[in-house]
Parts: sequence; structure tokens; C-alpha cells
Amino acid sequence: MELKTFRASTMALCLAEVKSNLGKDAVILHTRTHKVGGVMGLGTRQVVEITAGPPAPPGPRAAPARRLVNGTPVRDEFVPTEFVQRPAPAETPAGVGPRPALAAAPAAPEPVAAPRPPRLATTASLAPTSDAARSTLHDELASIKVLLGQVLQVSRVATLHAQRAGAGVPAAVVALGGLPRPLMDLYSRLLEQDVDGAMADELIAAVRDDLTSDELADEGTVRQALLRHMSAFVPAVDRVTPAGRQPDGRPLTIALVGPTGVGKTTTLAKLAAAYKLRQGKKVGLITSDTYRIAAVDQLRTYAGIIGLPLKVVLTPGEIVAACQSLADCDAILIDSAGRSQHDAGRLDELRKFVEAVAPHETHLVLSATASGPVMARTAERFAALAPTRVIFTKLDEAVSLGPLLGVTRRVGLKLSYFTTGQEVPDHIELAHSDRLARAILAGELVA
Ligand SMILES: Nc1nc2c(ncn2[C@@H]2O[C@H](COP(=O)(O)OP(=O)(O)O)[C@@H](O)[C@H]2O)c(=O)[nH]1
Ligand SMILES: [Mg+2]
Repeated sequence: MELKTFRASTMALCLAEVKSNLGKDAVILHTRTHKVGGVMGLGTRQVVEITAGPPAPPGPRAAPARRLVNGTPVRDEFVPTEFVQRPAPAETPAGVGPRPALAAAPAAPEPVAAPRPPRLATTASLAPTSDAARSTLHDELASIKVLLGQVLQVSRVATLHAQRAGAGVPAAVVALGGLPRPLMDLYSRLLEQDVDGAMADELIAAVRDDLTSDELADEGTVRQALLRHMSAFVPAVDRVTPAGRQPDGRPLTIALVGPTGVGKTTTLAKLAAAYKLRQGKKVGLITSDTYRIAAVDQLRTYAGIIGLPLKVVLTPGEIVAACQSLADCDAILIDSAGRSQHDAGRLDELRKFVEAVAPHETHLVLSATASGPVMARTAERFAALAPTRVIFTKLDEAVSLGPLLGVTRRVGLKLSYFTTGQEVPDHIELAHSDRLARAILAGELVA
């Protein structure tokens, strides 16, 4: 028989090639799928290869060969009759006696009546008579089970990925079929927790490159490696900046900026309480949030309870004077009015306040309850205020923490604090990369 090898990017295309070259009754002897190109397994291209020959002449039972039925390669013998819908009544039962090769099948109308039930193809006898045959059947069923599991998981991951990316499934996901189970599980976990798709790809590729194949089979080792890589994406300050006189002679001056309602005032009160009550430092408060009477009252109430001086300022000139009047403090904490990232004019006004003070630290406050794209856009607009740190608030209320990974990386600033509830002063903690990485995988902060 004259054999030919056909190659294409998908099985369907390759089969179409075979059909158009050798006809619909072509005999398929071998199929193989392999990958070409790409870097570290990502971006590889799949190539499907089919070796086929022309239809075999009619005659006694030919050597086992696969054939095309409606574009699907199947083994000729051992196809259980219940899976085959035959148009003609008189047909030799499958697996019994010699059957003509498909090539010689009497002009069966093509395609065969549709829709047809799924057809299983196996090389093992379904009624094994020997131990060897039983073992072959067992092995084949086991490998089908594994394959099916992989297919289901790849399709689950692909769906998640497509939802995240809002686009089709990238080549990287298609290439995931061969990922070890622990890595695949963590990959879907990242996507379930709303980690940006491209970032999840990057993390998984990094872990895979880091570990040996033995290590990749161990769930604990894979998890630790992933946490290490995730932590690297969310750098944190790791210590509270000590209050006290700074090299420029001024008290440590910290401003909080961010959109309305994210928790700036509450967080400022928590920080003030921590400096004063836990560290015994002398703290002064300033607010420029005079747009809402309630906003000043809110901070005044906290200042009264904690026992701190509060200055309310209306202009950039006044804020400089207020800082000078608090020069004997160890720390000056500045609250600001929330600014919509869509309101360029007011954002510019806030920028003038901040520039007049030149704080030692400006913390951008972002609520973890916002979506990744919203946080990213907000951070972009507030970049005009030259923030130096990021505070994530409301970690207790966020549905998933995955977006924090992408946002932190995009902003390129260290994390300073997380807040985890409404209570002043308790619901605040120093940011820790590892803790956040664990929380992202767990879906919540865990003790
Ligand atoms: N669940 C939860 N609520 C918070 C947290 N931080 C602040 N809040 C609440 O968010 C609302 C707005 O807070 P506020 O400090 O006034 O926000 P601002 O407009 O940015 O100053 C208030 O009801 C706070 O109690 C937090 O970490 N978790
Ligand atoms: Mg406020």
C-alpha cells in the first residue's frame, strides 16, 4: 500500500486533507499529535500528523487499521453494534467473523444517518478471554479515564480563561493538556480567584520551569513554589515607618489619597490610634475634606476619642501652615477628600494640596471590593499624585482577592497596610506579601 503522511494544525483539517487526497475510504494507519515552536512550552503550536493509504481491496479480514467514518478515525473491528447505526438491515455483527474493510463496504450512503450516537474506538476486545486481553482492556480504560479528566479540566480552565480575558482561549491554555495535575489544579484556582489570565499563565510557567518533574507531582511543593512567585508580585514594606523627626527636620508626614468611600478616613483613624495608643507617639491630624460636613465630623469624632489635634484646611496655603503648627508632633496624618478618577479638575486641586505638603509617604487607598480593571484605572489617575505606597481596604468584603495581584504589579508600588473591617483601631494590619498570596489562593484572609 502506498502510504502518505499529512500534517495540519487540527485533526479536522488533517482529516480533510486525507479525504481530499485519498478519498473518504482512506485507511488511516497512524495518527500523532506533537508540538512545535514556542518558549518554555508557552506559545507552542500543535501539529497533527496522519499517515494513511488508499482504500484496501475487499477480501478477508485485513490488518487492523483505522478508517474514517464521518471524519472520525475508528478501528474497523471491535466496534460494538449498539454504537453503530447501520442504514442497511443485513450486516454481519461486529467482531464476529471476517468483515470487509470499510473500503469495500457496499456503497453506504454518506453521511450515515445523522445524528448518530458517540462511537467508542478501542484496540482491546470488549469480551476479553485471556488475562492479557483483560489487562489490555483495563489499561486502555484507565488511559481513557486520564485523558477524559485532562480534557475536562483543560476545557474548564479554558472557559475560565476566556471569561477573564474576555477573548478566545490563548494558545498557552491549549498547551496545558500536559500539565501535571497539581499545577493544573492551582491554575484553575488562580483563575477562579479572578487572577488576571496572562498573569496566571506567567505564574504557572514560572513554577513549571522551577521544579523537576518529581517535584511537580507533589501538591505541597507546587503550592509552595506558586506562593513564592505570587509573593514576588506583591512586594510589601514589611514594617511600620517609625514616627519621629525625619532627615528634613519635619515630623513623619503621611497623606492618604484615593476615591470616595474606599475607607481613607477610617484607615487614617486606625493608623493614628496605632501610633498614639500602641507606640505612644504624638500624632496630629489634618483634613482637606471640606466638601461634606459629615466627613469633617467623622474625623473630628475619631480625633476626639483618640485625643488628637485636628486641623481643617481649605487651601494649599492653609495646609502648609497647619503642618507647621503641628511641627512638634512625631507624625502628621493627612486625610483628603475622595476624588472620582473621572473628575480631572478636582484631582488636580488635590494634587496641589499634596504637592504643597510634600509628604514623606503618600498612600494610595484602594478598596479590594472593586474589580481589577476599576482598581487599575483608579491607580492610573491617581498616579498624578505620585503615591509611594498602596493600602488595600475591605479585604473582609472582597469576593475574590486575585485582582490585587495584577493591580499591585501594574502600580509598581509596595503595599503598606491591609484593612479588614470597620472597627477602629483593630481592623488594620501591616501588609505581608506571603499572607496576601495565601489569601488569594484561599479566597479570604486566613489566620
Ligand atoms: N468592611 C469594611 N468596611 C470598611 C473598611 N474600611 C472602611 N470601611 C467602611 O467604608 C465606609 C467608608 O469609609 P470612609 O473611611 O468614610 O471612606 P473615605 O470616603 O475613603 O474616607 C465606612 O462605612 C467604613 O466603615 C474595611 O476594611 N472593611
Ligand atoms: Mg473620608
